[in-house]
Amino acid sequence: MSDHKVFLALGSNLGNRLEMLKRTVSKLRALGLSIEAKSRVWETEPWGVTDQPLFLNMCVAARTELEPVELLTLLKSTESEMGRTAGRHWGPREIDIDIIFYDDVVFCEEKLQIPHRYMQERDFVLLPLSEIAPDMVHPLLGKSVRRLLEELEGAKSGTWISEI
Ligand code: PH2
Ligand code: MG
Ligand code: MG
Repeated sequence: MSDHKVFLALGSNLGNRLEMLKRTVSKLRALGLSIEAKSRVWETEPWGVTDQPLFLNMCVAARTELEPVELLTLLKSTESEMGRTAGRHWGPREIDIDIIFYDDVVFCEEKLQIPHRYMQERDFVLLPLSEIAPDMVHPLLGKSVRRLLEELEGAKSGTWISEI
């Protein structure tokens, strides 16, 4: 079976946010993802729905043999095991784990879009991602992560707070 390189974005704004991120990374390892790089942890303003607590966000690079939809299923069940329950769209959550890139695959189905549909608009993704994959090129936009971050209006508003 072949091995795929994926980039995941993690976010938490409920409970002990740092602990949520740490436990999630450990859980993903235990479930068989090989974590190759971790960004720092950034505290970021809520994006999209702004009347909610500040988030902690980070990105990880990992290797997996799972296909995109299998990976999504694993990430969703991990979110549930971490105590996430269904809530408001873009609202507060204990943990969110999103697939940003999967090799240079373009995947477009209703329940999953790769690259992540909004990544180029989100400083909370591009800031940490630029620490571990600045030269990765978005397969549809043809621009590097570094360039997407530079072009994002009002970006770099996060504060680096920790390493885990
Ligand atoms: N996640 C969202 C909506 N808004 N804002 C920040 N800063 N960080 C997030 O992880 C986040 C968000 C929906 O997934
Ligand atoms: Mg998300
Ligand atoms: Mg999600």
